[in-house]
Amino acid sequence: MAKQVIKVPDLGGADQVDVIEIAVAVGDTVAEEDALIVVEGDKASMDVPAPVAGKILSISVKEGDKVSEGDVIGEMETEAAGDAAEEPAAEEKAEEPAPAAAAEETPAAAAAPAGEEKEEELKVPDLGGAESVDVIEISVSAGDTVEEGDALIVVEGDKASMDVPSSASGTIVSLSVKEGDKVSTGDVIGVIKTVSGGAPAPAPAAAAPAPAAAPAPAESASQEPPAAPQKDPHLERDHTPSAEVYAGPAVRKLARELGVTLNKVKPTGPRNRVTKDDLHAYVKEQVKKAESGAVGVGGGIGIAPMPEIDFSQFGPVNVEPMSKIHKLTAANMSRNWLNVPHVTQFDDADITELEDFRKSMKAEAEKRGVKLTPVPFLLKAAAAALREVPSFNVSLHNDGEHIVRKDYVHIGMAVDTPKGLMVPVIRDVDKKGLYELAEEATAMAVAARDGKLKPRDMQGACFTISSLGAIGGTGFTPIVNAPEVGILGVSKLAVRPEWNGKEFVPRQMLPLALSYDHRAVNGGDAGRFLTYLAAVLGDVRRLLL
Ligand code: CAO
Repeated sequence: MAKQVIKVPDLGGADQVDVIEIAVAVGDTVAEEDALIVVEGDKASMDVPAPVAGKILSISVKEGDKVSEGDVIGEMETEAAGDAAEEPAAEEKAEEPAPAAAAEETPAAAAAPAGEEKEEELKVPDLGGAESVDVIEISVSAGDTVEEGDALIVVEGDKASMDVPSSASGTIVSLSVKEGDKVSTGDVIGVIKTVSGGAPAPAPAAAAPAPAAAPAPAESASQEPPAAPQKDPHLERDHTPSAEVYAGPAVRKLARELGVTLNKVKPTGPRNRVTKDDLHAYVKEQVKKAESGAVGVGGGIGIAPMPEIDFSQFGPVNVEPMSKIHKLTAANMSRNWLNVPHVTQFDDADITELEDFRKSMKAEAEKRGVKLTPVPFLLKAAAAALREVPSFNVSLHNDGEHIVRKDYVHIGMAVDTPKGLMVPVIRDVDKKGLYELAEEATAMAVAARDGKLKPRDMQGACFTISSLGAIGGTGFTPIVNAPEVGILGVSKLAVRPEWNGKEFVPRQMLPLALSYDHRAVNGGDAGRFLTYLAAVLGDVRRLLL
């Protein structure tokens, strides 16, 4: 049994990094390379792995501490007896001569005479056992001046991506790798020209991830104890904005491919890491939600799917298929209700005179074979209002950047049919007379109820009128029939006492409800539209103006 002091290994040039996680507890038995703590610097987070297998005797850092290379993390008890695991005292180590191999590995720029230029090879450091990792980024170009520790390239293996830092300060002479290449420990990345001089000599390999268990070169070894054996620090670069999410590069890559924002995924991996399975589970869940229509919008809680209920448990039921029209209407209603920010505005039109006129014309209309109900008047008044307030005669372009202004006035008329709701469209309402509109409205309603409408008969409306007056009700809020931006709901005419300035008089009041798409129409225009419409219905002579 031996005691070993555990120290922060080479941090690839980073200093004073935050301890963001303590991954073990005193008494824990760990295998070699198990993460002991997780540290996070400006550019990356990394696990600090156990240099050997053993038992944690003490931990001398806590979350929130700042640590640098060489700082003591704690102590371990290891199986191995003697020198291999026993950490020699710094002083003892400092007196050891640097092994020749290390000196060869890292040409001693400091040993060169002052001002002497020297070219040295930049090599891939110890990758902690990983081989043939991908070069995913080249961070420098030939001619660039770099400081020791600056990233030269970024490599990505199965488990981690890491910056490969420059082992010296100087000028890049050449690069011998490119993006997409595969590299292994010891492969040459390029050549750097260093200059030794009066300034402190660039510390050759101290900032680079040194070969496993390689002691530091003589100069630095004389100042500091060697770091604990350095395995791959599993540096994780931030490739996504989700900087606080812990995930390996392979997972981050998959997340990028799937278009998943990592911080939305529930992590189940060790120390709250997002795993590939977590990503798959997240995507599956989203697809399921989308298929059930329960997709959250704008960070809200979303729409929970309807529960499946067996109604027969409450009493006798009969399950029937929905008609095609019913299914289509249901889909359109949900689409419009969910996509269109609705506002509904109310008013009453005093149609006492209109009714007097209509009734006076009824006999004549019948002679012509036409039924003169309030609907043709509503159509004509709505057409006039669309001309008066043209911001209602628009559609929003799909690109979200344009508005389509229409110079025609086609109006849809909701018709209640045994098979479901249908909305035939009466064209050029503004150009037609009341009889013509009455005739067309009746013909369209009959065709709708007989199932004789053609697709074109139901296309191209600028606005819709839904009249429930013959059925009843004092008011309702109709749903905009997008891409139209407005719909008028008409309820049952009622005789009500109205104040004329001197006395209450019985007036025939028609309740109107105007729903509109607030993305396209503002409240002021909606107010003007409905007021104008009510005024026209209140005095149809205005239609002549
Ligand atoms: N208040 C009081 N009476 C009204 C009225 C109103 N607002 N509107 C119409 N009436 C009267 C008519 O004057 C007619 O009476 P008379 O026969 O005495 O003249 C009677 O109601 C029946 O009219 P109608 O239904 O034959 O014709 P219409 O022109 O009023 O309506 C149509 C045509 C197609 C709009 C209507 O038949 C219809 O289907 N309405 C339902 C629309 C609908 O379902 N909307 C909901 C859509 S969202 O789910």
